[in-house]
This record gives sequence, structure tokens and C-alpha cells, in this order.
Amino acid sequence: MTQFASQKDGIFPSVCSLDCPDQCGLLVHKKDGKIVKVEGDPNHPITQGNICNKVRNIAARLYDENRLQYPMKRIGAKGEGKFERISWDEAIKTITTQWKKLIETDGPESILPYSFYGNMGNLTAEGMDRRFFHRLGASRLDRTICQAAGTTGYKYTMGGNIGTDPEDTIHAKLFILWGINAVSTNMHQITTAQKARKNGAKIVVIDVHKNQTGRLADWFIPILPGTDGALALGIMHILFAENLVNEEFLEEFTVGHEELREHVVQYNPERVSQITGVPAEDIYKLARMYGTTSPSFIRIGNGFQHHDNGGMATRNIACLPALTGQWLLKGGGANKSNSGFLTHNEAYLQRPDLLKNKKTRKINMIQLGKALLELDPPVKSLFVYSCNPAVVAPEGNKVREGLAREDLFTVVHDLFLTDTAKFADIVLPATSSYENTDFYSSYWHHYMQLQQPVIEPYGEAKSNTDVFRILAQAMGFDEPAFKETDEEMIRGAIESANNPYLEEISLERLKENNYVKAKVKPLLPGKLPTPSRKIELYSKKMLRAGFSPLPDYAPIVDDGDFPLQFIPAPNHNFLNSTFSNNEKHQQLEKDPKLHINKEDAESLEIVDGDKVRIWNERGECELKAVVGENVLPGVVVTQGLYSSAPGLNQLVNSLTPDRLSDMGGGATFFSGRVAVEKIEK
Ligand SMILES: Nc1nc2c(c(=O)[nH]1)N[C@H]1C(S)=C(S)[C@@H](COP(=O)(O)OP(=O)(O)OC[C@H]3O[C@@H](n4cnc5c(=O)[nH]c(N)nc54)[C@H](O)[C@@H]3O)O[C@H]1N2
Ligand SMILES: Nc1nc2c(c(=O)[nH]1)N[C@H]1C(S)=C(S)[C@@H](COP(=O)(O)OP(=O)(O)OC[C@H]3O[C@@H](n4cnc5c(=O)[nH]c(N)nc54)[C@H](O)[C@@H]3O)O[C@H]1N2
Ligand code: SF4
Ligand SMILES: [Mo]
Repeated sequence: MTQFASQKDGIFPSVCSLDCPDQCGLLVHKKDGKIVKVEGDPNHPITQGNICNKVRNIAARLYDENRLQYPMKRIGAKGEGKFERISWDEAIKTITTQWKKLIETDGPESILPYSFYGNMGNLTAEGMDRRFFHRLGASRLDRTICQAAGTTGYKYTMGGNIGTDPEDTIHAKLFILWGINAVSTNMHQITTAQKARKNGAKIVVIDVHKNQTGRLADWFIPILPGTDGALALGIMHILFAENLVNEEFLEEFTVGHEELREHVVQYNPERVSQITGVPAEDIYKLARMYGTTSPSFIRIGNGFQHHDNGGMATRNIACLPALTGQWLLKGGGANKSNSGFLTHNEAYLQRPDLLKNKKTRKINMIQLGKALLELDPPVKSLFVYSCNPAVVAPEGNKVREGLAREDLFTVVHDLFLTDTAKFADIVLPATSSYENTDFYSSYWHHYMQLQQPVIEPYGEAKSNTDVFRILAQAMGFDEPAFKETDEEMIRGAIESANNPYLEEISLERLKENNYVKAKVKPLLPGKLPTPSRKIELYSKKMLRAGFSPLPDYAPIVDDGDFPLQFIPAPNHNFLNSTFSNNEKHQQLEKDPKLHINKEDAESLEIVDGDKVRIWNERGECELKAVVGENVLPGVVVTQGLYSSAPGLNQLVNSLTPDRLSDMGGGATFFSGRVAVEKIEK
């Protein structure tokens, strides 16, 4: 397997490991054993040789002078960032000695793993780590921070994370990019939209911010934050009222269309306009465009999912393609996530049976601050990997207060001394994905991909799978599951999957060709994973779970008496907080900014370029104002998750709520309110 890594020079196939839907095929150029250039693999069917600037510049990150090379222990105060080199032996001994003690005194649930998808590789993100923590009996983490609300909402309608094949969307005649900043976050969906546009397709963008995606649209529709669910209901109202629905499709492939038809009568465009801020005539125009254009395709983004009502909003939008029968047309339909097509054998990979039916508690990752400060019995040890909660989790000040607890034993495994790692007792160096063996399943396209190591491990860095193998051995876990090699794990996970779409995918095939497409078959008729096998416009399951069984709308929660709605979104040149600490990417992105409407700016006596303080009862930060008309009055938008330290007050998540969304225990990053004032020089 290390045949690529041991070669000093050459060009080798890879896959992008970042948490990005595109999951590009890459070609990595090596000289003298080091990566000197990364480009897109021109033969990759959907990403076709184009990659983003972030990864084009990834060598600067891989060989950044601050990359961790060896284990360290803390010698300064928590958060200060003073560490001293130790050996792997000492690091593992310190960790397992602490854990064995804690298991005696407080039980294994006093230990909490905390991870997310800093590397999307299936082994890295949810493989040996899961086996290890199941066997340990540690508290479990509910990994809800990204898309849990929308996934739950979408599933009520469609049964699973299944949608349109992005390769087919070049046939669409109407693209609605809804709550997605695709130019930055899903660039190849833009490529297909542009190709479709050459054949006459229109691109509509619905967003709270006229960012680069909005600027590329044929029609940009600004909307008030957290009101998208109501807009979808308004569209349904018009489609039914003006007979723009596909009656045969509704009859054959859906349940509840008669109930829905009656239910949406109340959502007339005038009422919906009041809620959404979208003029009634624009709601008519959009509904008529949607009702008369086929195939139409909706790319469902994360924007409205990160609100208190994000689950229901996604549920509503997911109903729209059924109303006009889009699911039978090539390129028609919607895509929130396609992860449901490439499912491997998770039980094999993660071994939940090692929990031995223990009912260990589950802690929602969004409420880390609360968990560290308030939970009883307390969390006494935290093992963080592939995630940077000190920057990405809401209620950031509570998170940092929790991480600073003297009695909390924290280990962080990462490539860099992140803001989180600065609070650790022990820091472990992680390999990059280019140093690992892993398999990848896109949540947007249908290709499964293989990564074989193309470079040797950096310094003393180790992969996630190796770290947990070593920890298992040191804890005395002797199950064969902890001895399996990476290749054995891949083989088992793919080849024992009960998933007909993976029929033609095996480790051997992936070695021959780095990307293999799943054999996806049509889901209609009769194959949808909903209880009725049809698209559920009316859902009994929702009723049982305490929701309206029909699409519905509730406003976001009252977040207190602050004048402005605060939308802290991601930016173009970072990937969440990844790259925020790399000079090259910092230069590309420049300073963090606050976008504010000129009306609001005027009344606050703020001019473009002013330094402003943004605050609410949870915290504050300082950014530079950009005054203009790209956000509606009453809304402010920032982009990017920046590092924070004394004197560098850029932590937008110190302002965000840790409330859970209506469904799935999801995040509500965008449902907070703030005040803004100019900082006098
Ligand atoms: N360059 C880059 N790419 C990324 C990431 C990154 O950080 N940087 N992150 C990756 C990850 S983990 C994810 S989950 C995806 C997320 O990518 P997207 O799905 O694009 O989600 P966001 O960028 O969170 O927000 C999308 C848009 O929603 C808008 N928005 C906010 N609130 C609302 C609302 O109530 N209604 C509407 N209609 N719009 C709203 C924001 O202004 C923003 O333009 O991107 C992935 N790709
Ligand atoms: N305000 C606000 N907050 C947000 C969001 C938002 O839109 N606005 N978006 C949310 C979303 S959608 C998401 S998905 C989360 C993402 O939050 P995170 O999952 O924390 O994502 P990153 O900030 O990219 O941090 C990933 C970390 O993993 C490390 N890493 C990479 N590869 C490996 C590996 O192989 N092994 C180990 N051990 N470490 C590795 C990286 O160096 C990096 O420090 O953030 C959420 N936070
Ligand atoms: S971050 Fe996304 S667009 Fe950039 S190379 Fe990776 S998968 Fe492709
Ligand atoms: Mo995400």
C-alpha cells in the first residue's frame, strides 16, 4: 500500500478529504518525497479537474512551519499555548493511566469523545475511534452540528438522504440554489448550473445575503432569515390554486396531497410576503416559474437549516419537486444530501455491539459548553479529534470556560495547535489524509473513492486509526477488531454492506480506479425508504413525533432584545476553521468582516471600513464593517470562523445560541440577535 508514499517523485491519485460536498478527485505531484503541487484529476467524471483555491494551496498547509510533529504536554496555563515535547510512549501512558483511574473512580461515562468530519475518510471519521469508545463505554456524542435538523426534516418527506444525481442536473432548465453559497461551498454544482444556463436554464438564488452566489444568479431573491419554510408554503399555495401541480404524479407517488391542498390555502402570498419580506408579486413569479419549468432542480443548502425552525423548513422545501412531478425527469428534483446512496456496513466499521447493551449517555455536541460546566455526573476527560470546538461550537465563551476547567483532562489529536488544542493537557500530532489509507463516500455525487498514502507520515504524526489501535492495546482491549488493518476495515465495510448500489464496488476495483460510481437505480415507484414507499406530503411519523403532519411554519425563537439578526456563515478560503491558521489562506481571505445594510449603518453612524463591536448577552467580537445593500435592513452577516486569542477578538461563535433546532437536535447558529456599535479610534 505504501508503494506511492515510498516513491520520491511522480504524480499520484488522491481524493480531497475535506468536509465539502464536491469530494474532488485529485492528482498529487511529488518531488523529492514532498508534495509540490495539487491539481484536479481531469478524468474525474463530475469534478473534472477543477478544484478550489483552498486545496490548490494545500501544500502550504501540509508543510506549514507550525504543523505538529510530535506529542506534547502542557506546561503553561490552559489556553495559553505553552507545551513541551514528549514521546508517544509517555503520551499514551499518561492518557491511559488517567483514564484507568477515572474509570475506577467515576466510571467510563466520565470520558467524552468529541469529533467531527475534519477528515471525511470513513475509517478516520467513524471507524477505529467508534470501536474504541464503544468498548471503553465512554459517553456518546450526538454529532448534530452540521445538518441534523435538515436531514430529519428531509427524511420525513423523502425517507432518506437521497436526491438528484448532480451529473444529471445539466439537463435542468431551472436551478434554485436555496440557502447555499455554492460558489464557495459546492463549486461543481455551479459548473453544472453554468453549463445548463448555456442551454437556456435560469439560476435563481434565495439567500439572506447577496454574496458571490447571489451575484451570479439570473434572479436573486433576498429573504428574511428563518422564513424559508413559509416561502415554500406560499409556493405550494399558488401551485395548487393555479393548477400548476402534476395531478397524476401526486396521485401515484405521494400521500396526503388532498390534505396539503387544503392546508396551504391559508398561506396566501400576501401573508407569506409579510413573513418573508419577499414581495407578493415575486412569490407569484417564482411559483409560476417553478410550476411551468421542467426539469427543475433545487439545491438545498445549510442556510435555513441552521435556524430554530430548520427541520420543518427543509421538510417543506423537499415537498416542492413532488408537486410538479420532477422526480421522474432526468436532472429534476432536489438534492440536500446524497449520502444515503453510498452507505457501507456501519455496524461492521463502528462495532456498536462492543457497547454490550450498556445504556451510555449521549451528549449533544452543540451544547459542549453546558455539558462541561453543568452536567452531573460531570465530564472529567475529553478526547478531541478532527474537530475544533473552541472555534466552531456555539456559546463559545461557555465552551472555553469549560475547556479551562482545571479538573478536566483533555487530549487533542490534530495537525495543528488549534484554539482547542491550546486547552489540552496532551496534544497528539495527526497525519494528513495524504498520509493515510481510507475510503471516501461523497454526500453530493455518487462516487466512492480510495485514498492510498502518497507521502510518508509527517514527523511523528499518526493517523486516527493508528492512535486508537495503540490506545486499545494500552487499555488491554484484546478483541480482534482492534488488530484489523485499514485495508481489512475497508474491505469489510464495503463488501459486507447490505446495499445493492455498492454491488460493483470493492477494494480491488478502487485500487484499479480511484473512483467508482454506485449503481443507483430509480426510487420510484415503490423504492422510497418512507413508511408508505411514497413521498410523504402528509407524514404519520411526524404526527407521532409531535409535529404537524403537514408542512407548516413557526417563526424562529425570540432571541432577546437586540436589534439585528446575526448570520455568521462560512467563507470562501477556509473550510470551517481549517486554513484559518495558515498564512497563505489568511492572505487570500484577509480580515473578517461584518456586512451591514446602509440604512442600519447610517443610523449607527458607521461607515464602510469602520471597526465595530458586535455583542449580545452571550459575548462580543470586533470586526470591520462593510456597508452596502447586499443584506436586508435588520440583518448582519459575517463570513468565516477565525481563531481567537487575547487581543484578537474574532470569535463569532461567542455570540451564537446553543439552542437546539426543531428537529434532530440541530444547530441554530443563524437564529441569534446582536447589537452593533462603532469602536471609536
Ligand atoms: N469554502 C468553504 N466551503 C465549505 C465550507 C466552508 O467553511 N468554506 N464548509 C463546508 C460545510 S461543513 C458545509 S455544512 C457546507 C455549508 O455550505 P452551505 O450549504 O452553502 O451553507 P452555509 O454556507 O452555512 O450557508 C449558506 C447560505 O445560507 C445563507 N443563509 C443564512 N440564513 C439563511 C436563511 O434563513 N435563509 C436562506 N435562504 N439563506 C440563509 C447564508 O447567507 C449563506 O449564503 O459547506 C462546505 N463547504
Ligand atoms: N458560526 C458558525 N459556526 C459553525 C458553522 C457555521 O456556518 N457558522 N458551521 C458548522 C458546521 S456546518 C460544521 S460541519 C462545523 C465544523 O466544525 P469542525 O468539524 O470543527 O471543522 P474544522 O473547523 O474544519 O476543524 C476540523 C479540525 O480537524 C483537524 N483534522 C483534519 N484532518 C484530521 C485527521 O485526519 N485527524 C485528526 N485528528 N484531525 C484532523 C483539522 O486540522 C481541524 O483542526 O462547524 C460548525 N460551526
Ligand atoms: S474543498 Fe471541496 S472544492 Fe476544494 S478540492 Fe476539496 S472537495 Fe474540491
Ligand atoms: Mo457542515
